[in-house]
Amino acid sequence: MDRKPKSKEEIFEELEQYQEKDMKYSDGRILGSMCTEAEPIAKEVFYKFINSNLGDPGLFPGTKAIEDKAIKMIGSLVSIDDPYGHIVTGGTEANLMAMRAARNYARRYKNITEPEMIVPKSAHFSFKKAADMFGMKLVEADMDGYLIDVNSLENKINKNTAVIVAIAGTTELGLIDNVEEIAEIAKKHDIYLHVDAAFGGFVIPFLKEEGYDFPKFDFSLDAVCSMTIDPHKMGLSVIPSGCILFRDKKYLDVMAVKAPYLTKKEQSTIVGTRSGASSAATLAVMESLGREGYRKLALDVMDKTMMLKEGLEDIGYDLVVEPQLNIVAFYHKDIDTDYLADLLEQRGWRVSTSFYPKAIRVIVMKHISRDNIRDLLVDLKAISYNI
Ligand code: 0PR
Repeated sequence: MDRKPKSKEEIFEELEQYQEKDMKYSDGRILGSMCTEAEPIAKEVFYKFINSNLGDPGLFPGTKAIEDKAIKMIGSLVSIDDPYGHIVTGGTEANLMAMRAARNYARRYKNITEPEMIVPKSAHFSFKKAADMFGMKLVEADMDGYLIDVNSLENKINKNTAVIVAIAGTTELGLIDNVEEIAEIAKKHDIYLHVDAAFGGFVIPFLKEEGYDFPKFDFSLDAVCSMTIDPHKMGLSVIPSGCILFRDKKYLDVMAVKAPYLTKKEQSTIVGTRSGASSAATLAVMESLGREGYRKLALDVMDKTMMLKEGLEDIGYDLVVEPQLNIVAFYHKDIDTDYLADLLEQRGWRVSTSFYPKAIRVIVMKHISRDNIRDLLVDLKAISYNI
């Protein structure tokens, strides 16, 4: 650190120089991100609540009430009237909280001392972190195509199984597991069921309203104990905003530790000091868009998804699967996928590749316009001609 303070102008100049190196969502070139430009109201509100700390909610009872209201509102999207939970930093923290709750519950009420979690192979890597952090064995259920194989899942259950995870909107392909069948199994064996809807939670309910034929995936299934739903993905809130919902308070209670010198004497969250600004921004964006706004967003991104899908098929690329949500994974039978990714990068696109199977993966977020898709298809066509 320098001894002398710098002026505001100097500081901004320096920081802006760094920022210029960053990609911008508005460039329309970021194809592999589940995050996007936050709504203007979310940014404004975030700054207004920048000092509030929900780690000590007694000092910020107003912001705490905002968090509670946001939790209830998100609950209303996934069929639960009075959920318990928190606005957290993102999907990882939400999944960590769910796995910690399930482990502690199994330990306290079922005497499970060597807890196991069963996840599909398509699960996000945050579950690997959870297994490592909480001393749980990660058991991967096989896939049936690109969804969890429900029979394999049931075969993996044993007396140590503390939790089963289903995914509503997989990270790589945006597919929705058969949560209904998985819920039956969880109920039959009396096992905690967590649904990771980090991506799908802010899309599936609105597409369902429009008549999309998706299976039940939420708290309408009584075996579902918790859900992850991220406002900073399709919720259009600021980073960091995740959300963990629990069906029952007992799942928060089994994680509570004493916090004697705080205004509230117990704490269940993983982090201590935590931003109230994320809660305020998330509530603001939900109130500003309303169901109507999210419905329009969901339909718009699905429309662009279909435009991309059809365009790809027209120019000789193959899709891994028919998209269920706004993620398109594709490849070309004559071009190595990593090489294709390099060629796209050379043309200014920022792509990501899926691992299972290897493919280019486009998450059709709000910041990708129809013109961007047209330009991408032109580049892909040129690439395939030059091979
Ligand atoms: N659950 C699912 C189903 C996810 O897809 C993700 C993240 C998480 C949990 C974890 O969420 P956080 O990253 O909020 O902790 N999925 C994206 C991924 O890993 C996140 C992402 C976002 C990646 C923006 C890149 C990017 O530019 O692919």
